[in-house]
Amino acid sequence: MTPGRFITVEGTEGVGKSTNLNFIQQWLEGQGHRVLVTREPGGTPLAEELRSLLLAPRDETVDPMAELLMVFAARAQHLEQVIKPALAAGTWVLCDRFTDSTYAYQGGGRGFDQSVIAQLETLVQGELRPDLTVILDIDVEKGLARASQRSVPDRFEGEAVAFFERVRAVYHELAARAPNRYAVVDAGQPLEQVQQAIKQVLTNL
Ligand code: Z5A
Repeated sequence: MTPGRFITVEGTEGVGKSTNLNFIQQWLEGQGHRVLVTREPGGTPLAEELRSLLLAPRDETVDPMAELLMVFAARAQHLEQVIKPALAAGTWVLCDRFTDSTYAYQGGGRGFDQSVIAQLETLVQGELRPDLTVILDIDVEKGLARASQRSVPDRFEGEAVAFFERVRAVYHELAARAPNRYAVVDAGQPLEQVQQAIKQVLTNL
């Protein structure tokens, strides 16, 4: 059995991940692939509980190390229960955020050294990395304006613009370091053009 491919979608707030995940799923299914759509943090009942704990605004200050370990705890569960079995069964896995979010938010945003995150990445994932990561890129303020039209802000959405500028800078850095694995798509364009660009990336894959 040929293993499935692992595709992740990343970006800062309001960049249009949910909107474009649907598009990617439909496109892949149209090519005859079986596709599992999932998300991080989350993807299993336990990991979804950890997600709720991570995102809920609270009076208590969340220690950055506690946040980092919770993200990886959720990821360990998600990988073993969902992602690895699906890939082994030949299903393509399309994941809304993955470890690049940890590099961006806990690394860039919270200030963790990338080497600390890399150690946890190896511990939890072994050698498993996405085959393709689509980074939807948008001017931070424009993305925040889009996001603010939707729901009540979660714990991350309450951060300052400078936090998201650091998050965005890490995404650019990751993409520059491994251009074969990452595709940066300008998400500030009209949706039709964003999806045209994504389609080109998928065709190349
Ligand atoms: N997090 C972390 O810290 N560390 C980790 O390791 C992981 C995650 C895995 C939850 O993520 C939080 O978890 C996240 C980082 C942290 N920070 N926050 N917040 P999330 O993915 O659930 O949350 P989010 O980033 O806010 O995503 P979202 O709510 O799903 O938004 P989105 O998917 O990017 O956007 P959207 O809902 O598709 O689109 C937003 C609006 O823009 C909507 O009205 C669309 O119709 C509109 N839109 C989309 N595209 C366009 C274009 N091209 N033009 C015009 N309007 C558009």
